[in-house]
Amino acid sequence: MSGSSTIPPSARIVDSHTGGEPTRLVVDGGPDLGGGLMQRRLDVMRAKHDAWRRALANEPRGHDVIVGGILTPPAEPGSLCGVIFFNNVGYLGMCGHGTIGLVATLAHLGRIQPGLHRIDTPVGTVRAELHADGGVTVANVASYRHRQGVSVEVPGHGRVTGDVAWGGNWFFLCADHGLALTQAAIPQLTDLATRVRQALAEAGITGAAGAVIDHIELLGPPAHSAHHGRNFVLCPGLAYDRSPCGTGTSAKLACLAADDALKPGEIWHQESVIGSVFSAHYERAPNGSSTVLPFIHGHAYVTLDAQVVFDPRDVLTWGIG
Ligand code: PYC
Repeated sequence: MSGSSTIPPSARIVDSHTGGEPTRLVVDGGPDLGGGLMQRRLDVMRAKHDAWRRALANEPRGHDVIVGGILTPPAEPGSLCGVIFFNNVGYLGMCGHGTIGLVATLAHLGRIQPGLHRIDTPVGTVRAELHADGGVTVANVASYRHRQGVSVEVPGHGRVTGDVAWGGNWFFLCADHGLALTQAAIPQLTDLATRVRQALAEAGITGAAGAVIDHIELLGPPAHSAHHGRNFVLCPGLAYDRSPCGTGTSAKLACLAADDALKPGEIWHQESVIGSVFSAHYERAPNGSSTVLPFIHGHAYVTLDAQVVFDPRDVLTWGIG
């Protein structure tokens, strides 16, 4: 074991999925990340308790698709809780599908009732409304397009052009990739998106302040005529998002707003590559800036409520990697 000083007796996790994308939330017995700002708690998690991430998101207990979350006490007055989201390779600023999963999980546990709840993340406080039918609307962090029409040469494929946008994570959103967004094409989509990400890094194309663009969003037409767009989102650990990606949909809304292609309050139905759907809209930020306040609506369903066992005889109890 490394990165965690003692083997805890146990921890309780609840798994859910949002549009097919799993969330694994530690609801009791997780690491103590201390107080202060969520960014500071993330630093503590990374420096001292990264073993928890590996134990829950990596094999043999987890797998590459899982997004995990550690619940913390609130960091801001009036908030319900804080959360640190992570995956098989590191940490996420925010996670839209994960926040919907978190709210459904707390409802499953009887810890919250329908209504509005504030949740602190390392990139800001989000609001999540639990509706009476179990649906959840997340009012995400302010989102914006950072760069428009950025071209990059992808070895073995050719030039692609897209926008760099922030939706709680950094995205490169690209429509001229030439592939169909179908489940049958997932291996090719994964391969291309991985190469786009590498090409961006090699070309020094980043988000604001040199931030790594770690999510690639390939865009295409919807399969269903009632919807507005479809995406394939490559996550940092090279798994693809089964959901339409809450932060990726926020980044898309920011680009639509910047292009004046969607008005504030107009609904955008975003399909994922497996066909699951978020409905989304945005409001303009009150300060007159070009940032938008995205709202993402979806449903999550609990799939597992379990006790984690850390067996001190097991050399892989803290995961592979
Ligand atoms: O829903 O924001 C999201 C998300 C990020 C990575 C996987 N899902």
